[in-house]
Amino acid sequence: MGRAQEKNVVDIHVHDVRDYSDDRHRKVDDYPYGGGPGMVMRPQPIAAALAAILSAAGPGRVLLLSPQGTRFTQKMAKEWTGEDHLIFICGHYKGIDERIRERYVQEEISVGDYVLTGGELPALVVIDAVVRLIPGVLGDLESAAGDSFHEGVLDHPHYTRPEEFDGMRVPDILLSGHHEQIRLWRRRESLRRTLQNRPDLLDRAPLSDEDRRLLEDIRTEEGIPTKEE
Ligand code: 4FV
Repeated sequence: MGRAQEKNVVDIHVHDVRDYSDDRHRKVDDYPYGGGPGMVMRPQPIAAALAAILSAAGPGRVLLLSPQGTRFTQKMAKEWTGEDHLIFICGHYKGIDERIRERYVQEEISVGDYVLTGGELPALVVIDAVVRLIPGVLGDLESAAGDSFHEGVLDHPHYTRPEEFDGMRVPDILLSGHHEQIRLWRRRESLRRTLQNRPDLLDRAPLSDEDRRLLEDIRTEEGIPTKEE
């Protein structure tokens, strides 16, 4: 992310909502109407910050990070590499006043089914996932190709030197130099891991006939029944 900014591939600006509060104590939160525990972020400071950003940097896609949002995916990350201007609203406390969501938010995104103290870390997660896919950000040694979810399945196991570590050897196939057999081994291990950890992905992954044959073998090996069975 540092290199991407140095190379002006991306500019990242942080805005403190307190700087836009019209309250003499720079308050950004207040008690919830209807009572109950916790505080809510006031609409005024967020609206003022958005207005300042939009007038300074022009229009952009306004995203709200919250557990109520649509789950963020690699597909979204890829799509947003084409965006010129992303604006992330990072909530705190119980959340932000609903009228900000209604008036300004184009997309509400969740990074996972758990509750954090603020939307900042989720915003950083999304920024990292998007920026690393911008051409030129990852060096050629690090490629996004082959990423998990790149083709809708999980990534295969990776090994590097030494050949033997703590009594554990690198699979011989990877030392064979036989590229076709290595490709096949990696595809099988991707499918095996996906079947074990994320079978839901297989329902929507673009699987080839070869993939289906591999999955049959794996199910037999692992004793994992097919849906039909
Ligand atoms: C969150 C998530 C998240 C909820 C209360 C901030 C916190 C606090 N954001 N994915 N999971 N946000 O937990 O995006 O306002």
